[in-house]
Amino acid sequence: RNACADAAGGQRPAHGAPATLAEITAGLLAPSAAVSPKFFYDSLGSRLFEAICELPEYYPTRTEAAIFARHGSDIARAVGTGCTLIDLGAGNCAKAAALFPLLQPAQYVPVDISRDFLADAVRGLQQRFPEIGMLALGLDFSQGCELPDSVRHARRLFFYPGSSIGNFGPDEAQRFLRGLRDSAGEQGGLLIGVDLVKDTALLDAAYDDALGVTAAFNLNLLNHLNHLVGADFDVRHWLHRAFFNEQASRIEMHLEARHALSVRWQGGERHFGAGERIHTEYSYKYTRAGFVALLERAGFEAARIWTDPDGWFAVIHARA
Ligand code: AVJ
Repeated sequence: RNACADAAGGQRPAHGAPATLAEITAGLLAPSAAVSPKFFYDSLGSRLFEAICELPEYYPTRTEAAIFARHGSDIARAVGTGCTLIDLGAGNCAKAAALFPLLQPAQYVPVDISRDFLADAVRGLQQRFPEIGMLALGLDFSQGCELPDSVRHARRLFFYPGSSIGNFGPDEAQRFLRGLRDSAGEQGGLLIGVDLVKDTALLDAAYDDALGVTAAFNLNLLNHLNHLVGADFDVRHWLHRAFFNEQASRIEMHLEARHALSVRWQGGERHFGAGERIHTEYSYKYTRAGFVALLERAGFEAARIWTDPDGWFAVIHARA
């Protein structure tokens, strides 16, 4: 669990904390090696993700933006003004900033694991919107997080766009959403973007684009691990793999060893056979009914849903 007083602007160690080393080591030594997708987001990773969002194949960002553009006033009416807007995985804060004129939040609390990237974004934003109190939190909220007292308790609206919820498995997602519901309290709620199940070819292309930007994003994780735990990964020895697993209703991303090799890091070493993989990300895709059922299991009240004409993506508001 996080000490959420770990606000943006503090000192970041050159290498990861002991907990980070332990987490990465455990993942790399597991029989099926895995690294959490949160480690994509060093500063280059955050920029590569911004580039992904502009790719023709990557429909979620622009589809979600179109839903907000078309139904913004309706969404604002459902949500109400003057909330405490808590932006989970805020990144460059652009999505929330686009909603400021409609939602007129009393306080804006962007949270992101990429602390320095976030701090830069908030500095610019505070100048554009001096009337909104802003508190940037540079932390990993994936294991839940207790917000500091300086986050207003009144009318908390958790904003979780972009289908980032897809990184959690269904059980984890339910636990995570339950935590948000408990923290939101009376009058609080959730505004969330959810990617929907669709044609497999469209999904595959969105995670394996022609330019290779998603491949670079996936491979950059290895550079980040080199920095975090002193590993000696060579990205040229690894391949990007991404595909939709229909059975499990999720995109899977892996890094696959091109040939047999060994990797060393602080206190660890592992051999990978040719073709052996490190799992790096799941991105679960939901049906509307499936996600509403998940929200209800997490204790949220009946939701309102807005979608695009093709039904590719959903924006959902649920009351705590
Ligand atoms: C940030 C988790 C929503 O799953 O679509 C994009 C991350 N990975 N391309 C997603 C991602 C590869 C993205 N999320």
